[in-house]
Amino acid sequence: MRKAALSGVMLCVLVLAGAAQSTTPPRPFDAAREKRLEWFRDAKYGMFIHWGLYAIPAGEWKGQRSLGLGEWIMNRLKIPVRDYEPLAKQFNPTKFNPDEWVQLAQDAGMKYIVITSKHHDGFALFKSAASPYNVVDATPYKRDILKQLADACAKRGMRLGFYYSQSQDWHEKDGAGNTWDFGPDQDASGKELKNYDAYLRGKAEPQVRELLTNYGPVALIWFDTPRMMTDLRGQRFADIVRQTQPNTLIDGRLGTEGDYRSTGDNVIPAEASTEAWETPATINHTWGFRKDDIDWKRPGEIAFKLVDIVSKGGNYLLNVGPTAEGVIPQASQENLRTVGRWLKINGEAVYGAGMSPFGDEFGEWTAKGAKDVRGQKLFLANNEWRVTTRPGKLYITFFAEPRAPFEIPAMKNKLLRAYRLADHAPVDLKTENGRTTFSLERPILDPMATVVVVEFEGPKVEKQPD
Ligand code: JFZ
Repeated sequence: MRKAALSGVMLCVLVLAGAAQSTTPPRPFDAAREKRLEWFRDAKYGMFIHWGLYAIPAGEWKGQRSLGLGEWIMNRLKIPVRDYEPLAKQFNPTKFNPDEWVQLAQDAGMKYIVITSKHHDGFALFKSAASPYNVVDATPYKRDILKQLADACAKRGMRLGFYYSQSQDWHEKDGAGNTWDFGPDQDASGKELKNYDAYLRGKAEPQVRELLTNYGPVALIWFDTPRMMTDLRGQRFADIVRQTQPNTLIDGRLGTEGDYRSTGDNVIPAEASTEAWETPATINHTWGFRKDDIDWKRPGEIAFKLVDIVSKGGNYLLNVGPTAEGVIPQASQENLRTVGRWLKINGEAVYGAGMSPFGDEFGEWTAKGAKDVRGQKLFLANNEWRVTTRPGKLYITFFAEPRAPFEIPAMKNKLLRAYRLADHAPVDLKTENGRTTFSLERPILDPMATVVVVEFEGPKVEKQPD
């Protein structure tokens, strides 16, 4: 008891900035949107790929190390366009093999891929008539990266989406974000100081149209950092998507209403939500490749975050940052494949699974209303087990040896039987005074995570009134 309690306490001190209670009222039901979201709500787990010129300096510029995100090096070190643009002349990813990338995603158990078609630095990984600053026209490589990846995905039935930085473009004088070459975007009153619409109409909108016209079916467009994105400007992008590919999803960072909510980076909400949502996450501490960042998330962490997110109704979009040669770091591959092997056996508890009908297992808000550094209420998380569902079934995933006996949360439904998902070994249920418990054989079957399935009468859990 003490050890578990201790570990519980230790786990509970996590400060979850931005994970506060979601106060946003659920949006009105939209049948067309729900239709578009069906595959997304089933998929749960995707591969994010941040790749571009920033993989060449990989966190260091002319011997000077830049802190923070690798893909932000041009901004962090205020590198002028005249010095950064020539990186394109060095971009020649001879080891890029799209089939291997898609194979890795499949081995990892990921059901969709989202790649950076153009990030904040303005460089496009696809042939574009709207700007010569692209992989075909500006590099010795001269081949369209997105075309090759789209073909590999189509061949293997992998859904492909494109990240597109619609607002920030540090290469363009009228784009947002390059204050070191082109001055501030706005003055103190918010008045815009650049011809932002000229950039939007001259580059961003045409390029989004190209992405939705030249690469086959596009699963989603992942817009980002919506600076100066008025509803009108956001709607222009939404119209391009809806007119060219009506089934294409729009994420939550367009600046106007998307099809689902995007949390902050690496932010996992403390509680469940029926609205579709997605957590974009790094596998170390950067999106773009940095040669000095080898603090990789371990398979157990990844498995927990995935099941935690699914038990709260969300999707997990986990990133890899390939090197300039086009190689996904070995450690990323190994950790993703380890989780993929677990999903091969336990995927029933994840893909298409419903969120927890309970919630107490997530943890609790600090009673005394303690606040975190941002003045947000503190949530004391409990990471020992999570619940996901399918009609007539609870999937209880244990990330630590469960306290024996483990008590199943109260529910009206009659409990029929229980077994371990991995090998269907029966698990005995004991019911006394209306409480049902079970004990798991020790040591636990899979220390990374072990799933127990509890079958109950009826499709949905009927909760006991509190
Ligand atoms: C943005 C990018 O700046 C970054 O390079 C990466 O592409 C990431 C996926 O998205 O970074 C953000 C955007 C929004 C938040 C945090 C980081 N946010 O809302 O907390």
